[in-house]
Amino acid sequence: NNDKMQWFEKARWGMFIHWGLYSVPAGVYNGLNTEGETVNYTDITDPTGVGAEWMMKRARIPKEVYAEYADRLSSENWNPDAICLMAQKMGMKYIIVTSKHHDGFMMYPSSYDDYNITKSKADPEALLKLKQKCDEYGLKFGVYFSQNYDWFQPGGFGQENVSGTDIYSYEEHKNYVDRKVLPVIDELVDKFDPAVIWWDIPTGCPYKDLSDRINQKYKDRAENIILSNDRLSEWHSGDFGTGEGNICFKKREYNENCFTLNWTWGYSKNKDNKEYFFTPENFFQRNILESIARSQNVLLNISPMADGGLSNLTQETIGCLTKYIQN
Ligand code: FUL
Repeated sequence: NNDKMQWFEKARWGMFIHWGLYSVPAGVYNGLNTEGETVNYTDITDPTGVGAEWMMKRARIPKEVYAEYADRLSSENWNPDAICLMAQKMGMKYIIVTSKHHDGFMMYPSSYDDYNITKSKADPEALLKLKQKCDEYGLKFGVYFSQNYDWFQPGGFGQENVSGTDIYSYEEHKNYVDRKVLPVIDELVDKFDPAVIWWDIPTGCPYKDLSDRINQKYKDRAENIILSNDRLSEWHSGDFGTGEGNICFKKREYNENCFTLNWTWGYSKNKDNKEYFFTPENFFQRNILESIARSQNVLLNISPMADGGLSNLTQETIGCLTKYIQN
């Protein structure tokens, strides 16, 4: 179905939003910068690209402790109208928002996992309200969904013990896929009618038959939805490829590159600092021009804080970038 790709091929650019439970610790755990055990974040050109959204894993935060962050997640400053206006002023055509990242926390009231936004102080319909605003503004709306990695639920992929061995059996993973991943795909489609499902971590599931099931479910429901990026699995390539532009993966054949403004996808207190941010000129020349020259879309990430608002520095940077683009 090539019709569904038409808008995407002409879109040129969109906004990526990483907002979740990880926005609460924001790269700080126990008062220390423990975003990465092995990564030294004083090197701002760190090519691993691991951001504050990996906090739970990198700092090995116990599930019970991590779950308590929900008390501090709110939507006090979550403003879908302001976000859409910002995107529109920059000439963006779509917005992709995290419905569930690797930490497993669902950012909408899911019927298949009660580890979800209703446990927090945030408006349970925060994402739906963004979707509704996108419709008003004529922006396409898509959901990011980490179908493989789930560091919270039993059977979720990506949970290893200290020696790096998967702690779950095939059966447990299969259960996870059947009870959470497959029904959640239906739920995402029914609830958000997304234009794109943006999968993540193609290598997260080592079992081809389980990936086949996810792909099949996707196909059954997919008619008008862009079959995501190339991140469903190593066996299923999807409708388009996405590179992570800040780091190294910028293949010519990709149709989209995603970029951070400051070397993290989730909000990081450590990196909410000029030293980490691209200047608008630098961002434009380094990232946007190259992608445009290759006819690749640019997906620019913003990282709302625990209350859903954007930091001053983020707003300032986006403001300058907007002026830069408009001129
Ligand atoms: C990666 C993820 O592991 C990062 O946390 C982020 O979401 C990025 C866009 O994709 O693969």
